[in-house]
Amino acid sequence: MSIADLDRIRAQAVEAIAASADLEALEQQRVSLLGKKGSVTALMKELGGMGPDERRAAGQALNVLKDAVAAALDARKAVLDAVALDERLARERVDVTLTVRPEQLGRIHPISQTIDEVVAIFGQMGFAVAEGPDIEDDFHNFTALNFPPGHPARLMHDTFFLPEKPDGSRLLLRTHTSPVQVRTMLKQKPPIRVIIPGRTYRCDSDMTHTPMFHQVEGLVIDHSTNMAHLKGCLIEFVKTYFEVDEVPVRFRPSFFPFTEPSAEVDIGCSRAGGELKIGAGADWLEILGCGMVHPNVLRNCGIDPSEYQGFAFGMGIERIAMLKYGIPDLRTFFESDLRWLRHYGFVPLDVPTLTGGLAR
Ligand code: 2NL
Repeated sequence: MSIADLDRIRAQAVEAIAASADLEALEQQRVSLLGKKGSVTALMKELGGMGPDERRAAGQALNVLKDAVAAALDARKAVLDAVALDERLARERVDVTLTVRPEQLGRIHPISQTIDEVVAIFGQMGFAVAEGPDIEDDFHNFTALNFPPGHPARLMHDTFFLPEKPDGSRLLLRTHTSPVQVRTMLKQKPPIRVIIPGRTYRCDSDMTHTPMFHQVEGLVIDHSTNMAHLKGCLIEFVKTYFEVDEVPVRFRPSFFPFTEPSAEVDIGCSRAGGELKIGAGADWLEILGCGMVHPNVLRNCGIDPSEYQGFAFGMGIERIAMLKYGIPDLRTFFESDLRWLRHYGFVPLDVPTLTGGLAR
C-alpha cells in the first residue's frame, strides 16, 4: 500500500462524503468507510501482519487518512443538520398574526365549562382549588370521614375495589372528592378554604347514574366558621351560578356521616309548561348537600375540634350542568357524540369570569 494509494482513497472518500445528499446517505458512507466492515477499517487490520518499521510508517499514514475521513464526515453532517433544521422550521412555521377561527378549535365540553364556572365563582370568594388521586385507600375515602368499619353507609357507595393486596387491604376508586379535603386538612393548618372539582366513581349505571361522574366539594375551616357563613356562601354561589338576582333557597335537614348538622339545599323553580325556570315558582329543586364538619372528621385529620370548626358542601357537576343548560339526559355526557358536543359545547375562547360573564 503506497502513499499514493492512500491519497487516492482519501480523495475518493472525501468526494463521496461531500456528495451525500442527506443524513441517511451520509450515515451509509460512514459505515462503509469507518464501520466494523468499512474499507478504512479493513486497511487498519492489515497493520497486524506487517513488520515493526513498515507498521509504524503505514500506521501514521492510515491515521492521517482516518482523521481526514472523520473530519469530512463531521463537516458534511454539520451542513446537512443545518439544512434539516431549516426545512423543519419552514415546515412548522406558525403565523401568530393570523386571526383565530374559534370554530376550528373544537368545543369545550359542558362538564369542563361547568367546572370552570364553579371555580371562577368560588375563586372570587377566596377559595383555592385542590386536587388528589382518583385511586384512594380506605382511610382517606371512608374511615377519616367518620364511616366506621362495617357501617352500612360504606355499602351505599357502590365502591369499585382494586384487587386485594398481600396484606389483605384493597385500594379503591374514590366514591366522592372528600378524600382530597382529608388530604388537605392533614397537610395544611387552618384557616382552610378549598374547592375540589374532580372525577368520582360508583358501580351504578342506569337512567340517572353513570359509573364515572364529577363532583365539586368545598371546605372552609377557621376558629369560628359557622352555619351562617355556610348559608351566605352557598346562597351567593347559587345566585351567581344560575345568573339570577333573587332565588328562594331552602336548607332541608339531612344526614351525612361527615357533617353534623347536615342539610340539603333546594332552590325555587317553576316547571310550568314543561320548561324549567330557576328562581321563581312553586316547585323546589335539590342541588347540593352540606353541613358543619363532624368533630370526628376534624380529629381524624389532625385538627383540634375545640379550637376549630368548619363547613363543607358537595354537588354533582352533571346535575348542575343539566339544570343550567337544559340537558335532558345524563348519559349523553359520556357518549362522545360530536353532534351533541357541537350543540351543547362551548366556544373555547369564551372563558368564564365573573366580570366578563359566566356563560354566553
Ligand atoms: C352531596 C353532598 C357533601 C361534604 C359533601 C365533606 C367533606 C369533608 C368533611 C365534611 Cl372532608 N364534609 N363533604 C359535606 C356535605 C355534603 O356532599 O350531595 N354531594 C353530591
